[in-house]
Amino acid sequence: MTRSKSDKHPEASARRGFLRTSLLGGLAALTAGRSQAEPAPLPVPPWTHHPGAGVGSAPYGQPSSFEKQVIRRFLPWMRATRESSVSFTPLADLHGIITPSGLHFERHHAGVPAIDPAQHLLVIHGLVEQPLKFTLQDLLRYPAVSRVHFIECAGNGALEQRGAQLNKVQYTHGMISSSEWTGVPLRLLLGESGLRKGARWLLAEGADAAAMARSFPLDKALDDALIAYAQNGEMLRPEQGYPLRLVLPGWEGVANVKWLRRIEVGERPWEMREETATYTDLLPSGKARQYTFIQEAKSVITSPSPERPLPGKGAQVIKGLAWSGEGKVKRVDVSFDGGRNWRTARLTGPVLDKSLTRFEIDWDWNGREALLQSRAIDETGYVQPSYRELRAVRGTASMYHNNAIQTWLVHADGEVENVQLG
Ligand SMILES: Nc1nc2c(c(=O)[nH]1)N[C@H]1C(S)=C(S)[C@@H](COP(=O)(O)O)O[C@H]1N2
Ligand SMILES: [Mo]
Repeated sequence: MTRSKSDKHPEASARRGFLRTSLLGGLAALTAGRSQAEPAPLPVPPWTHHPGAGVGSAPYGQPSSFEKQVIRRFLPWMRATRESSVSFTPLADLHGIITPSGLHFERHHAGVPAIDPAQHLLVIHGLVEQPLKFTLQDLLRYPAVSRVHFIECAGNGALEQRGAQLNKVQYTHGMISSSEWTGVPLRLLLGESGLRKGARWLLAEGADAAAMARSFPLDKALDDALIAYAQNGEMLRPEQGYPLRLVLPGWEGVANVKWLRRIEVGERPWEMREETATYTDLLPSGKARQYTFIQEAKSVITSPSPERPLPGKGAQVIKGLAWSGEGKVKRVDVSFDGGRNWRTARLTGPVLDKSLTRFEIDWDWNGREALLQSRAIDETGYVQPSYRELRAVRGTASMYHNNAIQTWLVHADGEVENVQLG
């Protein structure tokens, strides 16, 4: 079993402090999550004595000031500059299947451009009958569709391929978020431009300083690709690609080009930097897999997790997230003994195509060490692999597309640790 090297990690001591306080607080409430009520009348708390803040005191609302710890976090040692880095979604703090826009993970290759939508254009050209250009205002005149989809970086969990490394679910799995995206189906715009003979692949390019560009096949463009301008009911956040982003549902994050300004139609892929030098999977044979677009079925238990220790023995509700880039999640199994026995979890909330899906399962914890795992099965019948199964196919040099089963070691004191079973 390999363990996360938490002691080398700057977060580790903060984590221990957090554990101590939450254990003390949790033990009083005991295991059932409730405690005996005081007899009436209730004391009158300070906030009941005077009126609160008036309308207009928060023209754009913020979460409660008691939720200040629920933030995106990044690892300063992870990349050379912040402009070319990643921030992680606090999965253990979230509920339901929508990630609040301000907590959507970020991955930028050259920072977040401040784009004036009045000056931004999207151009469709190449092997088309009629090249077209669109402003944001033009696109707003088209019929809109809204769909809930996750975006997951292909590098989510990349470090864990070398054994358990990071001791927070925010860092092991937090390069995934899910939003309701609104925009125009790319199919509609290609219908207007028309396609010339030989059209097979498209190139999407961003207006950021990286001019990040990725190739994708025409089939996906005609299937469910979306030119999105809105996210969770408002215009896209700058970090998510304001004013326009390509959404390729279920496909690796990098293919979802932000700050989209150009779509070229061609015969074959362009072999850009982010599809050759990076985002390819080096196999044991020495060959690299390329254009491995789909984020295959995956799941993780978010509570308990290293940042959500168990409050005490007895009745628990284990909670987590599952997803598949191939379609809907069909089933999630949970093991309490490192994968020897499995029980089927409840899927709670909506089960949508290529979207985060919630699961829960009840557990009566006897207070002894346990190895918690979850595994997702999608509607194609695909089963999330163990690390052993994944490495048998991919070897140990491949970084991307780590969808292996996560193991949490629950200690007798309720503390939870990231481990991998050999
Ligand atoms: N133009 C552009 N698009 C981009 C990127 C970028 O740096 N520039 N990063 C990509 C990567 S690697 C990922 S994982 C996703 C991240 O999307 P998010 O920042 O909205 O979470 O955007 C992709 N699209
Ligand atoms: Mo990514």
